[in-house]
Amino acid sequence: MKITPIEYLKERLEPEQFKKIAVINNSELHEFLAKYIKLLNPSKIFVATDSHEDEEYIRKKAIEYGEEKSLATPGHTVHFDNYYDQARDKANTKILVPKGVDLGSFINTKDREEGLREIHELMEDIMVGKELFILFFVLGPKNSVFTIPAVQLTDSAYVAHSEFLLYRKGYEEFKRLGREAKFLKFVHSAGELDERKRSKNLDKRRIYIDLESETVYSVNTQYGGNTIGLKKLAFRLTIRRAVKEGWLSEHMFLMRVNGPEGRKTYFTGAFPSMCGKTSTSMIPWENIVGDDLAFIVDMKGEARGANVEAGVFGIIHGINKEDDPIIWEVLHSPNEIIFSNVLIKDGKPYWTGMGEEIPDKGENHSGKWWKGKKDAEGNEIPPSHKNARFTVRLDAFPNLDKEALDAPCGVKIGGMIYGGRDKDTWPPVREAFDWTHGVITMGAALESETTAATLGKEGVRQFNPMSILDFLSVPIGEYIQNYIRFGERLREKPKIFAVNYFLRDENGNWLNDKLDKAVWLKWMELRVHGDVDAIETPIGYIPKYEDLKRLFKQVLNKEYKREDYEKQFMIRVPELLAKIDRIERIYREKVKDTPEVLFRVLEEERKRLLEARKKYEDYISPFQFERA
Ligand code: SPV
Ligand code: MN
Repeated sequence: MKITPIEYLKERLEPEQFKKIAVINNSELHEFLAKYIKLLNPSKIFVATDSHEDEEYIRKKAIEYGEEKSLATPGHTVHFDNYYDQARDKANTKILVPKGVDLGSFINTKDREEGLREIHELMEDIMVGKELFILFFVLGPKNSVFTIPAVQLTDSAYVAHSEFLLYRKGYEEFKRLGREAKFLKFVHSAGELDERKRSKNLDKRRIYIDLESETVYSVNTQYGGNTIGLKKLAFRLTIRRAVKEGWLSEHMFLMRVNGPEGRKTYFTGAFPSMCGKTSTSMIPWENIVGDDLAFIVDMKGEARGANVEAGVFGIIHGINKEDDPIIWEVLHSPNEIIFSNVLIKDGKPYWTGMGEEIPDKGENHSGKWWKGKKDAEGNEIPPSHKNARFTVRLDAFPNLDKEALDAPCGVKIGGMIYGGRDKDTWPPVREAFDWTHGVITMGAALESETTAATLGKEGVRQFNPMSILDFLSVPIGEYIQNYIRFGERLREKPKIFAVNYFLRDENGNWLNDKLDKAVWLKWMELRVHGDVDAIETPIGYIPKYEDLKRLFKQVLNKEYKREDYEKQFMIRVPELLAKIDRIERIYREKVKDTPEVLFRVLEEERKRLLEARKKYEDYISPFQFERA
């Protein structure tokens, strides 16, 4: 006689653990758990509720199983990923699609049936001898319009621990919602581990995303971006939900910019990796709500946003006391922090670019490390990996806007910012003429130059619309169409801005200082409320010199020179036209479902630039437009 899922769970789980599952009234959950416990075949099973004891159990297991080690400062631990498991594995991350479904050339897909067969084979009996952790979390604030429940199965106490730092607990939400819970599912196994407790079988590393059942499978990897279900794995699923339901699930920070007389204005910002996303959201004058993922919904005609997460999985490379005083302080206090892939010496973490002397031996992602050590490819191994990270709750940050983080209705979004790494085309800051102009010429046209942090040649521009390309699970055209319609329906549309922190002169010198972004933020805040005028150019509105001069003095106590303004905000017609050509070609040749409006808006911008060139010259001073 076939037994029911709940009967099977009763057989497999210790009574104490079974009780925790039995009180959740959701047969889909029971079925899912029974199916995967049978397949993974763990030797031990732990179900985590929202209690402190259960969380403490996970923390202890991470140490006991050797995935984390305690450091000198209380609460600090270190985790190492395999030397070749230091970043998201783009090649082996695939969206599973049924026959006949075409998501376009930018999305890595695999036949659904084949993919499911392969991943289930890889996962069969993979947890024999291991402990399975069953965890419940929610995306977005609890019991709100944003809330999406999720269940995570993993045999990695490090992954489980990370999720407790990064997400809101969801066990009570599952109990409350019962059969109403429309939840996401994540199944992860680190696979066989080596003597340093790192995933060993990287040749069998796979991350497969099944849209139909809203399940993500991840195997033979530990790096957070490949394993932490609620982060980039869930992101693929929520993008699809958002497009289907008419809201936005974005790769964006959420921050508060403080305006005059205590005014609070909230901004979201999308930037590709290493383009200033974290440093913007953590800038000392303002307040952070989130640094990576945002949900934005239409609430009575207002765009309202919430942080999907409650913690930070941040890049540690280059963080120093001077430029990042807040993060520095957090990393040097007894907070609960997991450092990953940094250098450890005498229980202390070190990383490249920290602005302090780094020991010339210790332990890092390559094992025992000494200065000059080379890897199997003959490359010198730096003290810490460029993608080394820290994982910490947002609660640890003194500049957190806690009220905004917890608000069940989110916060009203005043502005949305797009930014990439661009040496010669976009001015430091500008405002779109309207929603559609911004979505198309700023968001959908976003490009970023490759850095030393990625493989291949430096300085090559890469197309990365809304900085979401790595995570898209719907065709680009459909995604953009949803964006445009979302804004059209709003009664009060956020203003759209584009920034560029990486402009250089003809000799390759930076045109801006690192902290100038503080001024751009204050200017955007004033623009959201119509407090300052702006200059109309062919590519949108740019700041007036007088306003920036005043803001530079106020915010940074800096004299802002007219010549600097003129150089920075010069309209560079040849580069701008070349960019339109590039972007148009990509959408014409590679994106089959591009909405017509995209071509029309690009064409209008091209016309405005050509007219301006005829009237003035190739490189036009902002003062020319001001006089016009
Ligand atoms: C990013 O690369 O955009 C990150 C880190 O936020 S990861 O979790 O790897 O996606
Ligand atoms: Mn990210």
